[in-house]
Amino acid sequence: MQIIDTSQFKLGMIDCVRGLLIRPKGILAADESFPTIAKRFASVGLPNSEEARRRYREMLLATGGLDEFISGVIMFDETARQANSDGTPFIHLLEQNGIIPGIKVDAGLLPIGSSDVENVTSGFDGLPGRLREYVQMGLRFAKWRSTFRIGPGLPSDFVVDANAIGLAQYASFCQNAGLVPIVEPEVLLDGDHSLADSKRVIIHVLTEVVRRLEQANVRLDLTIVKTSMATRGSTNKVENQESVGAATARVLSETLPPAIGGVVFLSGGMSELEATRNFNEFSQSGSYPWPVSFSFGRALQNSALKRWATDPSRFEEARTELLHRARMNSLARVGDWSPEEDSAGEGRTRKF
Ligand code: 5MM
Repeated sequence: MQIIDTSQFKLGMIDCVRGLLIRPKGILAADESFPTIAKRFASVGLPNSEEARRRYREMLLATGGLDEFISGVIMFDETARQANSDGTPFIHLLEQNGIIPGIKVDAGLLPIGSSDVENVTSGFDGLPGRLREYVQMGLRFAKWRSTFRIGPGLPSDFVVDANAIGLAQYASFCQNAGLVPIVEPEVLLDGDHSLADSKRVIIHVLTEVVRRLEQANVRLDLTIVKTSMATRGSTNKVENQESVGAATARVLSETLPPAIGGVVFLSGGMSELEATRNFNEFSQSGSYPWPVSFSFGRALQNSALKRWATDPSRFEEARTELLHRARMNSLARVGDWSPEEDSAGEGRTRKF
């Protein structure tokens, strides 16, 4: 029987959590699945092919100086198997640049029930074997995303329960394999709900997720929670009564135990500026028992993607956009972001 030295795993995971949450950096979510990257490319008129996706990820991942603001990158399976133009696998490139490589391991959302508006996350088939392969490939952390819609009677108890159990089960598999789990229960922005609804649902969902993590004996200190910020729905035009940062600070402080290894935010469809401003407000709203950072996808990539689409043979202008957003969010992490500095940077770089 093969004896696995789990103490080595734990040491590796402790370092990984520390490395991912190191101040003032954040995590780049570049793990768009095939349908999502197709949508992103179509939105800027780019043709979608394996080589186009590889070049786009090369533009992002080989950005010089990215490690000043970015501690880790979440990749999609295809990207983790691809290489830079000079043949260096992306996983090695990131490591060489002091950035921790990670991977999305869920297989996407499956509609559940007759209403077609709620989902459970799939991806358990062969998961322990895939995780072992990812560890051998050099990946250090993983991510699994579930979504929760707010509306009349939503999210349903069933979906909260099923997804919380799924997240806990995934996290347990990850830690057994030596990968740090990022647990992402995303409370969606879609809908006309109020800020109060958003707070209530985030509290409910996070409470259930933590309860299930504890039941599954998942080590909370070796777990990172990726959460939405508390805000009104995207079609609700009534101003929030409280700032997003302050509301989110209250929700997380009331809900997440101090033992959690770290907390990171998703941007969930907010604009780049909104996400950074709200995160900055959050950082200014208090001190927290866990390190808190950003793990944005769209709010780090949108400008870079638009810029790259104007001329995919040129990487540098797009990289300037990515670095700018990464730097702005790194300032927001310590509450030092200002709109003036943000737009000064934009003015310098944005000519498209
Ligand atoms: C980058 O988007 C990620 C993958 O989504 P799909 O599985 O739908 O393709 C997504 O998980 C992302 O990591 C988070 O939702 C955060 O991204 P945003 O854009 O919300 O900050």
